[in-house]
Amino acid sequence: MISETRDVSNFVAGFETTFMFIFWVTVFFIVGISLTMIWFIYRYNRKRNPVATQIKGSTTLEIIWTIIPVALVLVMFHYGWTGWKPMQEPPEDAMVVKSYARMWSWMFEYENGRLTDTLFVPQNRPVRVNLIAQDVLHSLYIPAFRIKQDMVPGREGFLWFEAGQPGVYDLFCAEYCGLQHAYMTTAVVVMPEYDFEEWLADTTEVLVADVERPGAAGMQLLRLNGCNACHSSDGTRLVGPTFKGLYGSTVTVITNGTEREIIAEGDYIRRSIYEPDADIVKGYSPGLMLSYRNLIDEQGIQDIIEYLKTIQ
Ligand SMILES: [Cu+2]
Repeated sequence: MISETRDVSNFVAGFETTFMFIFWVTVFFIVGISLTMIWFIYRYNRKRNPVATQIKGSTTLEIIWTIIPVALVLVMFHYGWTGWKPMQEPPEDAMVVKSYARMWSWMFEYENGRLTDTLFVPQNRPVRVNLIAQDVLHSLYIPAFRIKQDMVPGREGFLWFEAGQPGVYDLFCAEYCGLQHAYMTTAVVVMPEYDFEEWLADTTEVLVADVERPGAAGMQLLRLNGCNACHSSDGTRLVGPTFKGLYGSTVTVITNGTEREIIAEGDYIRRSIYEPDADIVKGYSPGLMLSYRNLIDEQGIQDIIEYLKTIQ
């Protein structure tokens, strides 16, 4: 409901003026033109108007139907421009969060290095989200904030907003071409400033989990790198093979076009992470995963192996 979302972000009002103006102009013309057409069909059909009437040009009409559309599109341009321009001008003191989009999940990095798969932001403070596409085109879209921006690999873009109400709002990838952009759903969590500072400073979450559960560090790493978007931990078949029961099992893979069997242990797991196309599990497609060589170090590989051992 529009009334409830009106104060969600600073861009809502500008966006809605533009949208509603264009919407009602369109409604006016579609209704007006359709009615005129129906009237003409009735009035000028063969029975009522057997001989076609020749009409010569009318300068007055030409002027009217030139001036009115020009005025309308200029008003649209005005609303569009004044709504769009502030979106390109993030305040200097905005909090910066880096967003990473990859097939098929999100990761957000805060100024203190904290990483999350959900975007956490303080209320009433401008937030600049830098956009980094790690593999293919993506598009960051937060409907409630009325912002959406394409993300192009190799070109760091940004968007910014200031959220006015605490709450949890949908965050999607709005890119169309590609297998599973639709799976890239997460949320923006808007918190009161004080709660946010407290949340940001709390970096103990991972450490506590480390101590309490075997394989927790590996699980955390898989989550942060978005691996679970393509590899389930419960046996479900997704884009890539499941992690469940993988460790120590015999896997049939295609290596350089030749089928062979391999035991899924350290070397195979490391190679699958660093050179994903080297051994493709039979029945799956190559070219869908990038190397994680720069993102996961040897300790990370060991942590992941420890985790895989826990989900037999
Ligand atoms: Cu995407």
